[in-house]
Amino acid sequence: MSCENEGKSGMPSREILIVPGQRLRQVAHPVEHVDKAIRRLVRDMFAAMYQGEGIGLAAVQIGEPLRIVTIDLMEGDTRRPRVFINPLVIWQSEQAMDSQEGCLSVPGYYDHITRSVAIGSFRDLDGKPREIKATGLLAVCLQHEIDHLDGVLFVDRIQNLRRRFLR
Ligand code: QAP
Ligand code: CO
Repeated sequence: MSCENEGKSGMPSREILIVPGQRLRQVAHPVEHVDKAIRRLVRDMFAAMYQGEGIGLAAVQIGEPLRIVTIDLMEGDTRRPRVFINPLVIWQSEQAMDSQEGCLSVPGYYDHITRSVAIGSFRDLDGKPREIKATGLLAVCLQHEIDHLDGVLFVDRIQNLRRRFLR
């Protein structure tokens, strides 16, 4: 019998956790050193993300409570993989934008969420500190993924807004 989750390498890829699940609610730990194990985990994250046809993934979604995010916005046909280690939002615009979001851990559900333009700090795969001013889809995706690192799902943000509206 063959494995349903087999990737091109023949190695079974990691499964993406689906809601509900307490493991998606864990607060992830910072990465101390970017070593071989971290690089292997990042490779597994891209494999799971591309297999699910996602544009963003947090390590917690494949059951690793570490502060790592992978993003590839898939604009055009060329892949543009981005890795964010220990990402932090260090500035957010007052002005917000509304866009439709989904999540690999909440399959088949999409809703409108309000997010800001953001400046993030992070480490790259060489462990070097970097900063990025994220706008548009990248800003939305980065903030969505950083939420995962704190156990927050985009559906929580919908509820918060509705609750505020009803009050
Ligand atoms: C977060 O989400 C995001 O329901 C990444 O059946 C989403 O990659 C940021 C996906 C939208 C900004 C805008 C969802 C795949 C992928 C599903 C994803 C599904 C299959 C979600
Ligand atoms: Co998500």
